[in-house]
Amino acid sequence: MKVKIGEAVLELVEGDITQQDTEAIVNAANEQLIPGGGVDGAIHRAGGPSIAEEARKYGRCPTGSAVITGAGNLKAKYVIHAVGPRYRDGKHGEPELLASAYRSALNICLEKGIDSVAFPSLSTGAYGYPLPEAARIALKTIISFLKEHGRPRLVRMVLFGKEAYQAYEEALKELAAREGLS
Ligand code: AR6
Repeated sequence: MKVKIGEAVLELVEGDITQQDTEAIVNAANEQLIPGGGVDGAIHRAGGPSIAEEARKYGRCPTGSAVITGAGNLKAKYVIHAVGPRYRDGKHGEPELLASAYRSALNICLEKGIDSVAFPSLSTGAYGYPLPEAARIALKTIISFLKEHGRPRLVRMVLFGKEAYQAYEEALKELAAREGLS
């Protein structure tokens, strides 16, 4: 599924983030920027050790923010490491922190002139964020960023498996109807 927001496109695909040919891919990182499991593990395995070496120079990356490195052997040129929140009960600032992680990664794209980026579904694996809620927050944040800035021209959400894809599709249909997007 795809929607246009001005000149920009927001696209949902089911797939693997490591295989994307966008200029940048986003990693679901932790504050220590130490390679873990899930998307993070897959990106470091596929991209090679230079990504972790470069990330180490930043030290720590607080929840809700993001940093950028090269992408080693991946097709993308850059990896943007964004740290989403661990989900507790939704009353500990999780929605704001999750939105902030997406916005931080998108702001890095603007600063660097990166015009296509692929995101995984931040926080919905090891960090336990319920998918339907996380999908709404992710998509709302991306849509409002694209409305304001018109860039990056392509934002692709890469969903791992049918369940994740369907949760995002449902959320995007609702938001697109409400905001008159097609
Ligand atoms: N491509 C796209 N999505 C994927 C892939 C992939 N190759 N593999 C998993 N997913 P997670 P988090 C989906 O756990 O919840 C790490 O240990 C997965 O199905 O990767 O933000 C880090 O080091 C899920 O929907 O990230 C952190 O410590 C989504 O990606 C912590 O996990 C996110 O799952 C971050 O946890």
